[in-house]
Amino acid sequence: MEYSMTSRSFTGNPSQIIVEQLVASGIKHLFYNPGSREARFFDSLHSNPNIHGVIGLHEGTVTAMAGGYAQVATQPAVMSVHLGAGLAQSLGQMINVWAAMLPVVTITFVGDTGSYADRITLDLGHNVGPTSIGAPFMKANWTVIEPEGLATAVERAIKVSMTPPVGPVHIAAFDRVLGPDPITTNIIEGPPSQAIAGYPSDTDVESLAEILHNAKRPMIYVGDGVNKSGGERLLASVAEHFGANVASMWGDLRGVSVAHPLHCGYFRQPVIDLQPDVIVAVGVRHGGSGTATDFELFESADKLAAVGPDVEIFENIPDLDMLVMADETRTLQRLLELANREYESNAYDERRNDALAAASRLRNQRRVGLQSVKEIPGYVRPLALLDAVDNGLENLGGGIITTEQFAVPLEDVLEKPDGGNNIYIRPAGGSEGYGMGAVLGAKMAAPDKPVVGIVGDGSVYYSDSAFWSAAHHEIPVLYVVPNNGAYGIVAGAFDGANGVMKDTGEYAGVALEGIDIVDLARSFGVEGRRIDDESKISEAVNEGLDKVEREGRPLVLDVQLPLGLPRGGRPAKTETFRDMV
Ligand SMILES: Cc1ncc(C[n+]2csc(CCOP(=O)(O)OP(=O)(O)O)c2C)c(N)n1
Ligand SMILES: [Mg+2]
Repeated sequence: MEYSMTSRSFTGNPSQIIVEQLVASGIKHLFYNPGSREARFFDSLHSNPNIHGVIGLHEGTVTAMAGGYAQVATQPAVMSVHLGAGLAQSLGQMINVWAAMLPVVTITFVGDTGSYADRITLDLGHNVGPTSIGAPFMKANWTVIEPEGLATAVERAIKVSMTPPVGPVHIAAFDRVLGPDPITTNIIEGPPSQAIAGYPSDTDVESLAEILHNAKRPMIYVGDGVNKSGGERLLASVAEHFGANVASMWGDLRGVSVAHPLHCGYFRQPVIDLQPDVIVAVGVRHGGSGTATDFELFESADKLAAVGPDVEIFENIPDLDMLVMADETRTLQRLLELANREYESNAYDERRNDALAAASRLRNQRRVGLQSVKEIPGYVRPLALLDAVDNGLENLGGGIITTEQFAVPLEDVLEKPDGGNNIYIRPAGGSEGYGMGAVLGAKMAAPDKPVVGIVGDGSVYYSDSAFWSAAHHEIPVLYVVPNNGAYGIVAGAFDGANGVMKDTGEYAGVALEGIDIVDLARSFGVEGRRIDDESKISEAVNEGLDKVEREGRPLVLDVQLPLGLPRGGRPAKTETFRDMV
């Protein structure tokens, strides 16, 4: 391992210093939306051939691109948005970045609202500091005043974002540092050495094995710490060895692939159904809904263990029997070694068969509950679409599916031995506006893999200008829109309110009529096709994937799903301007 810090002297203006340090730290892309006051910064970015700007036309898209990149790359994503106003616009998506605790570095510039006029266009009010509004979504943030400190501040931000607990950070630099005059400073060479949390103690590993050994119905609760530390295969092997079921935290579908035969989907339903007596949480930040029921899913378990590198892993599971503060992957390595040495896997054959049967039953229940039994002429049912995308990518050797929608849940994919080769990625925070940009960042991070973004019609409209970023940079992704003409999930909740809308069957504010996605995409420069014949969906997806890869450009499939309103529901009569005034 390299411990020596190498640095070299560099003379340039402060904008060039920031760009030079990003490049020296191994950053290849800057996701951004520009503005006038940092003109010199963008001039430096553009003129440096070793880093590439990826432009988003709204800060939500910029953030989603950075988030999607960080979800796929093992590197941090760096983004820049314009002043307090741009920062404010980015935060709706930063909530997804923060929920996933992604290594995203945000750089903004700020005016001096103290020395002279205290109101400056696009800056935050002077009663709060320049990092204040981002703070709820950041692991750490810093304000930089001295241009001589820019290089070390940038290097530190990158390092801190990657150090457990991995998560987003923010640098706000006063814009007066961005002058034309060169200064001489040290650039720190090379990506920051990465800190990895340590190995667990032998006794911890023994206790974990013992807990899994003695369990009747063990459940492994998997979080994004598994993927972040690189332990996907290892955790699947541990589950297979001990015959344990797997369920995931909301933000994770790949710590163990959701297509793995032991995977039961999102944590809630399987726990209620299977009542595990042992839960081992690995790399999970458990979350709730702010009610007294937040922790009740742990009540069936006699033994509760959690594994991960930091406090976030332990804080939301009350009454833990074991806290293993260690790197997830290192723990899984040791656990698997011990299991192979001392715990015969065929001792768990019966338990494994039960677990496989349970996972398969739950998967089937989810799939059956999702759609009508019969085909519906003129529409494509959700599973036909999901299976077409999943198979299409699998046939290419495996690809990446990012998503933002509810009509076609990724956890309902068919099971595959070993979980298959596809990677499933969701917006961890559920804040709408992520899917359109995230898929672009994902492709930037995995240029050699086919990448599909399944984005609901409602989700498309939050950030449709991402079509332009895709076209402009010729990013070869396949957008697949499960178009149910509705905010389907919200309509379902309106139904559940058991009020006037349910009584009348007229749903207001959730039907999205009169928008043509193919036209919309075309206007931004992305070619599209509408598909309303279920028997053609596989062919259309395969053709789309082929064309995207061969021609190196984005495409969109506008797939007509049955209307996303509750059964028998119709859009309420629109209230027009005239009705309302
Ligand atoms: C920032 C934000 N605003 C509003 C919501 C509420 N919301 C959840 S899903 C959704 C619409 C999803 O529509 P679509 O993408 O078409 O999904 P589907 O029809 O498959 O449910 C909305 C408005 C949200 N999650 N985030
Ligand atoms: Mg929809």
